[in-house]
Amino acid sequence: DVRERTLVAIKPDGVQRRLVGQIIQRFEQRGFKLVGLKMLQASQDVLSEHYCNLRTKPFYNSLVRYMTSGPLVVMVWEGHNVVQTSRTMVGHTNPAQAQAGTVRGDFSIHVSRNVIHASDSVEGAQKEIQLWFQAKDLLDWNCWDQISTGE
Ligand code: DAT
Ligand code: MG
Repeated sequence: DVRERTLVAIKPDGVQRRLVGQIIQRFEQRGFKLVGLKMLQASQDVLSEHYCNLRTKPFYNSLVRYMTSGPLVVMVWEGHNVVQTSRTMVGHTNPAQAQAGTVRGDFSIHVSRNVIHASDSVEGAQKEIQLWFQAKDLLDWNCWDQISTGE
């Protein structure tokens, strides 16, 4: 499905470390289409929903503290198999196990500062996109190479 979408978020450490441009470049270069983008300071409410399956984990409170410590850049990317391919591009949750060439493998060393989030399933992506974006803020645009100029 070429309309498949996923949610990618650059975490506060990624913003602080000026990695926003390089991360966006990787997704553009791979061939995915950016359909939503915003910078925001996340609320505890949205994060507790976003990480609802981790509420019982010992690291949950420090995870929320980290994720609310500064601005995030939250994006929706679209394209064939984007959910799975994004996970591959992001790399293993623990940067120590993330391959070189992945975002985490290239830019991070510790699981609690792993730079980036990407949805882990198509259903999860749909939930996360609804949580972080209003439908009107997702743009369904066409590439210029598919449009005739009429000239
Ligand atoms: P992912 O972000 O790869 O989808 P996840 O959904 O299991 O991984 O966990 C969400 C985030 O929680 C993860 O990016 C970093 C943090 N986290 C996960 N496991 C952790 C651990 N053992 N110690 C500290 N933070 C952890
Ligand atoms: Mg996850």
